[in-house]
Formats: sequence, C-alpha cells, structure tokens
Amino acid sequence: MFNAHVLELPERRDLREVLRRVGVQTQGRDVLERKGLFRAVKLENIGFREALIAKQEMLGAGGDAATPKGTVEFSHETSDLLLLGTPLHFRRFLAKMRRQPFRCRALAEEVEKTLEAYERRDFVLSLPQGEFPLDRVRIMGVLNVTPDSFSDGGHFLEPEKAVARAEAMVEEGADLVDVGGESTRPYSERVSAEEEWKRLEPVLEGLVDRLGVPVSVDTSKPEIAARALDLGADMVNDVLGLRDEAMVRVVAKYDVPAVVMHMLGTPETMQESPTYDDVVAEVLRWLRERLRAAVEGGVDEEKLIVDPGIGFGKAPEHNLALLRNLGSLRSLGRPILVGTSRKSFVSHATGVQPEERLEGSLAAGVLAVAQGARILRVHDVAQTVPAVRLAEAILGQPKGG
Ligand code: HH2
Repeated sequence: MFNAHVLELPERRDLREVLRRVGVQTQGRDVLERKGLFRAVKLENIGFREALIAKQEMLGAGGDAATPKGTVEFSHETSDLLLLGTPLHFRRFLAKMRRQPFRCRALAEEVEKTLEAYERRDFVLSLPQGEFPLDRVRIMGVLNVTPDSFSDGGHFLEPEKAVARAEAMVEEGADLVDVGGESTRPYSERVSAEEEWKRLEPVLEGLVDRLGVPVSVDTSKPEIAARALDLGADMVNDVLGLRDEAMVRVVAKYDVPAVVMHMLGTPETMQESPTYDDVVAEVLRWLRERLRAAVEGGVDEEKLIVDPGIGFGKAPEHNLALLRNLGSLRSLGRPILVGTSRKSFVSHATGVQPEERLEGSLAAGVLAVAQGARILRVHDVAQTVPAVRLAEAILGQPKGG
C-alpha cells in the first residue's frame, strides 16, 4: 500500500523541510510554500461595505471569508470578519483590496502587517551592555524582595539572601533575573515608593555588573524604574503594561527593553469576577494599544516585549484560553514573555496544593514555548532549564516569537 499519512505543517519551515525531502526543486519550493500553509486572520469592527468587498475578493482569490449573517442584510454597521486562505490567497487578496474604495486599503495594510509580524522570529533585545538575542528561549529567574509575594514572600527580604538566590539562579541556568520589591498578587496592597526602594536598592547594588546576566526590575512605579536604571539595571518589567505615561517617558529616556504585561484593572481589583467576551482578542487589542502608545511616546518598538499576564485579572478559563492561543500574540510582531510559574490556575486545573505546582508550571511553560514564547519567567530555574531545552530540541529551530 501507499502508507498515506497526514502531515502536521503549521509553520513555513516545517513545510520547507517536507518539500526538500520530497525532492522539490528550489523554484517549485517557493510556489508550493505559498500554497501549502494555511492562515486564519480575524478582524473586528469592519464596516459592512469593506466586509462585503473583502468576502468577494477573498473568494475570488481562492480563499474564503466568514462574516455574520447581518452583514449581507446590511443590519450591522460593523462586524467581525474571518479571512481564511494560504499565503498565495492572501497575496492575491491584498493586491485586489488595495485598489478598492472605502477603508479597504487600510484593511489590506493591517492584514499584511499582521501576517508578516506573525512570521517574525529574529528578535534581539538591545541592552545597555550589549545585544541579547532571543534565538533560544531565555529563562528569567524571579527574585521577590517582598514579605508577601504569593509563593516566596519573606524568603529573600535580607539583601544577602536575595543576592545569593540570584547567584544560585544564574548557576542553575537563568539568562536574566527579575527583581521585584512589591507583590502584585491578588488583593495585595500597594507599597510606597520609599518602601519599595528600601527593599530593592541594596539588592540591585549587589547584583548589577556582578551577576553576569541582565537584571530586570519588576516595578510599576516610574520613579523606581528610573532609580533602578540609574543604578545599572538593564530593563523594566511593568505589570501595568506601561499605562502610566511617566513610565513610558522613563523607558524612552533610558532606551531600555520593557515588558508590557496585560492586566485587567489593578492588583487590588483584578480578581473581582474578571469578564471578557473573547479574552484572546481583548488582550491582543489592549497590548496593541499599549505598544502603539509607547512608540508614540518615544519608545523604540524593538525594545518592547509582550506578556498576556497569566493570573492578572483572569479567571482560570481565561488563563487556559490565553495559553491555548498564545501563538496568536505573535501577530503583534514582538517577542512573548510568559509567567505561569506556581500560579493558581495550575491548582485549579489539576487539584494540586499550592506548594505542588512545579510540574503543572513546567507543562504550561513548555506548551508556551511550543507556541513561540521566547522568555519564561520562573521561580524554579533548575527544573525549568532542562524542560525547556528538551522542548527546543524537539521543536527544532525556534517557532517565531
Ligand atoms: N507575574 C508576577 C509578577 N510579575 N511580570 C510579568 N511580566 N509576567 C508575570 O506573569 C508576572 C510578573 C507574579 O508572580 P510573583 O512575582 O511570584 O508574585 P508577586 O507578584 O506576589 O510578588
């Protein structure tokens, strides 16, 4: 018999490899690469005229498009639109849409930019001390200099213990260390800038320029970020996602990388029955808007990292949906950072006690890597490193970011 079998070819490089093995010539390979991949692009707030034209053009291009019933009845002013096709279909579609009236050209440009962003995989962060390529998954070790962090609060309040823990994480394989002086766990209380700096200063002094890996400061206060950067920290991790304009100014002024994390509300309120219609689309929209505002505020886009904010203003099902669809965030064209480590959704899904969340955290982290995450923020560095290295070995080259 013929040994028929279905191949899984989600990425361009997977298809390229199969074509090579089949023995297709280089020229034919380019053509087949445009035909052998499938992409689904969802758009929101499309006017009915643009939706109808897009549907017609995508069908004409050989793909297809889904619109709600109301679009053809002209009963919706705006609607969602789902475009389905191969890169070849999209290429033909985009060429046609550019020549169409209304907002068709803008639609075509956004679709083209998004498809390109999704394929991107060559991320390099430029740090004060040099380049930090994300050509492999980087492990960010968590160091909480707080009395009340949810999993390690109070363990590293003494600066010597904190510095020793950071050094141990580097020994274990951490590629960077994230130091925080304020807990952001649900319902946690904000601490004053004085208190936060009192915790951070001696630890940062003991780490910067000594640790051998970049140091990130986990803070939402612009004045703390500025002080930490003055002391020599390399980047900012802002769980408020640069929503404070003053934080945007600090990141722009120091020209350092920054993590833009999604959170619904603030730590005090975020777990009061968070609701979304479509959590993936809403997180994506929010991050896109924050990226736009940061760039408008003078931040170099190449310095920004996105994070869906697992556990921040999300019910368990929202965390699972975000992790299941993490690859969608690649549409933003920025590297993805994820923090699943020891979070409560692990217990919710598996029934384990809070101190037994390691295995679940690793599973979630590895699945995030399979979908393109480039930085994992973890407490258990020693255990995460081999899990991630194995995932990378199975996956081959990195799968976009
Ligand atoms: N999670 C926590 C804190 N900071 N930053 C980013 N970018 N992504 C995350 O998922 C993230 C984060 C919460 O974890 P932890 O630091 O251990 O707890 P606490 O906030 O209680 O200190």
